[in-house]
Amino acid sequence: MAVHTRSGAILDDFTNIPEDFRCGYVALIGAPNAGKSTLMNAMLGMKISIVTAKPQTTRRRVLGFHTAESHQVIFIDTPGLIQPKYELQESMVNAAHAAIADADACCLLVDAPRAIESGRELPDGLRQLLQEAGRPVIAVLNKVDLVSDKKQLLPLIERTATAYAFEEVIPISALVNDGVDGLLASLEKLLPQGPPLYPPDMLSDQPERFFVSEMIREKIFEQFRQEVPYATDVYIVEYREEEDRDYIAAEIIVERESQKRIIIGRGGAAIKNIGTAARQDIEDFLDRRVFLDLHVRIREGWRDSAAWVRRLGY
Ligand SMILES: Nc1nc2c(ncn2[C@@H]2O[C@H](COP(=O)(O)OP(=O)(O)OP(=O)(O)O)[C@@H](O)[C@H]2O)c(=O)[nH]1
Ligand SMILES: [Mg+2]
Repeated sequence: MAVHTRSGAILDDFTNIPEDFRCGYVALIGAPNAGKSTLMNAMLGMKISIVTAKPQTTRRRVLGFHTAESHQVIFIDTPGLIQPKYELQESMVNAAHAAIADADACCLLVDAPRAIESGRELPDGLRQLLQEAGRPVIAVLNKVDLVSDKKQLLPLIERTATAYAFEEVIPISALVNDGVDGLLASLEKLLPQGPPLYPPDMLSDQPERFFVSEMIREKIFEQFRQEVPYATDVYIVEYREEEDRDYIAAEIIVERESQKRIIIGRGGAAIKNIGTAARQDIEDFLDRRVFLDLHVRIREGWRDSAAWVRRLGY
């Protein structure tokens, strides 16, 4: 089952779409950790894409639909743009490139405080990528809530505006929802006229089991340091709707015995924490009770194996 808004339809009458209705795809792209997933969630008003303080959280494209009286924006959240070093990262970068090719417009997210500090606003090779794709792009300077000296913003806006032929340069804070509505209005103008492609109350095309596996992965990113999150994936083995709850069995896949020990923890304490935290989020998301059955399995070198990366759905 796909995910829908709890409040129901925004356009009650799906047959009576205004003639000037706009609908299209917007790719959210940028360096890891720039706030792409946070921004998508802010625009949708619901957490669809997982967010952590660690870079490379998002691993595949996640669609999120924002439907209003006058438009439907189909957001494509993407993995951060990186230089790939292993098979999984290869497929992450491909997902970002494919999103740009599929989109009617792009939002390039820039971590504003980091760009002020480093003096660099565009990730390597991005200008060429955008030029080749030829889509209109809005540069979004995110995390302005962290810029204490607002006088530093104007030079960054000016530098960004000359770095590429952006439609606009818009400072926002996705986290505190500042400037997000203005950005939506600017994006709407870049979309083609046409009827909505998805039902107005639908939030994403992914099935519930996708969000469940992502929420478990988010907890692993939050609870472990350094290499363990990156060597881990989550696979839903069984999903059964029972009368009073959903039974969900998931495998946490790691690369080595030592990682398995870390995930399980002393006396099973660590995996119990993952399960408790993930179950709470999953129950909130599904609005149902859930029994979550977690197991750890070693798949040696899965990140480097094209076969395994594909088998895990990347
Ligand atoms: N202060 C502040 N933090 C933000 C803002 N937007 C995002 N963050 C934080 O930045 C971190 C990364 O956010 P994500 O949304 O996961 O970033 P992302 O671009 O999707 O990252 P990847 O999926 O790893 O490419 C999280 O800790 C967010 O809470 C913002 O506007 N202000
Ligand atoms: Mg992300």
